[in-house]
Amino acid sequence: MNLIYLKEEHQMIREAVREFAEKEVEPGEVDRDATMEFPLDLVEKMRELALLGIPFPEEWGGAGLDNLAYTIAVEELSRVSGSLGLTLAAHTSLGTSPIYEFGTEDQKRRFVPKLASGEMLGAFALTEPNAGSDAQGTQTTAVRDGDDWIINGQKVFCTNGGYAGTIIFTALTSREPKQISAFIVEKGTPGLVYGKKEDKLGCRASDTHVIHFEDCRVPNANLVGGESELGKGFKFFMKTLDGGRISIGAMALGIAQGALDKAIPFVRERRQFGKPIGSFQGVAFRLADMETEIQAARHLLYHCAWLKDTGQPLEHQSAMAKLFASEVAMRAADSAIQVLGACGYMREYHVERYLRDAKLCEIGEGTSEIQRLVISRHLLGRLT
Ligand code: COS
Repeated sequence: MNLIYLKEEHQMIREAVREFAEKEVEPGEVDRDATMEFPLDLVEKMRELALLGIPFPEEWGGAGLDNLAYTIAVEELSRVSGSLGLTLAAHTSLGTSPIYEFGTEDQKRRFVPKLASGEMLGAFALTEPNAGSDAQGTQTTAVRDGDDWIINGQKVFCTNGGYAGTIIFTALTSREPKQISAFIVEKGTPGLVYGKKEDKLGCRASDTHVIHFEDCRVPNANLVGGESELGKGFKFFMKTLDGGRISIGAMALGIAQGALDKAIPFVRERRQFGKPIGSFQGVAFRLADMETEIQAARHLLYHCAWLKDTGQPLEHQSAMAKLFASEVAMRAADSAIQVLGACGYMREYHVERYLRDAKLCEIGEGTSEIQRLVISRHLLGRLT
């Protein structure tokens, strides 16, 4: 597709990631989906391809490209593997971006080059057993003790949590008045305890962990933004999610495109009633609808990436893009299964996995209901 804002570098990254995804990721994906093996070897190859820090400047260890290039990379990876797309999205938008955007110079210097170069993975921990959609319901506490903070609590559904070198997380630094701050905890810190690795419906080759803080001592130097930003953690996390939602939308877009790309050759080749099934309008029109919706989702998402690259507000725009793309992915994966018939129901044809992977996009980084809440509040304000 030739869009006016796509430059040569965007085309190059699409081609490079597509080649990597098709040659190196796809062959093992059905097995990894079954075994839930986290592909450290593929993460290492992504590091070699400079995919783990696409939108960060080269002086900070990144590839020095823009958010549009990063969106395209997540899209292309997810076209083959929702799991790897999610791993990249969580590492980049959630694990690295908030340190780059809100960290002190010292925090940026200590962590961003290692994250953006892929020397280590990053993770982001907001959700707790009682703080999901109501993200301000955080119960994890941080109590000051000299030069440290003592952290107690639990975070759940933490993507990359078991492998990350750093986890940025929120904690209450005051109950009354309520004050939520953000901290960075490093792997190996005493009191950072890994709970169970989750067994999931989809994105099964991505890592999702429960994280416990048991009198975990985090230095004051890891209070995100420094003392002046105490209590800003919720806003940092909300702003981070505004950007992160573009990458979950990109993941959905890639899954939808992957579903269509599996359906096209199948309906050309599969013959019933003496003809390719693609000659029947009941089948062909499904593909027409998929293509139309995919293009619409792509425009919304690339527009959001451009908004981010140009420093414009994107809260309700990224909510719309994520909402729309994730619902498109569900419909596209469902349609791909339907046109493949019984084959579509079989693991080896991939599309049943696309449906399971797509479902994550309607939930992760804010459910579709939360996206509708953000969009409707933008339209109406808060009606009382
Ligand atoms: N950017 C900057 N600031 C934001 C913001 C954003 N996107 N969203 C909210 N804020 C600010 C508000 O402006 C408000 O600031 P003031 O206190 O100065 O007025 C403050 O944060 C609280 O906002 P609000 O009252 O809207 O918070 P709510 O508790 O109503 O929650 C929702 C808002 C529901 C949108 C938020 O909790 C949310 O996004 N929930 C889903 C969380 C999620 O996506 N979880 C998945 C995690 S993926 S690992």
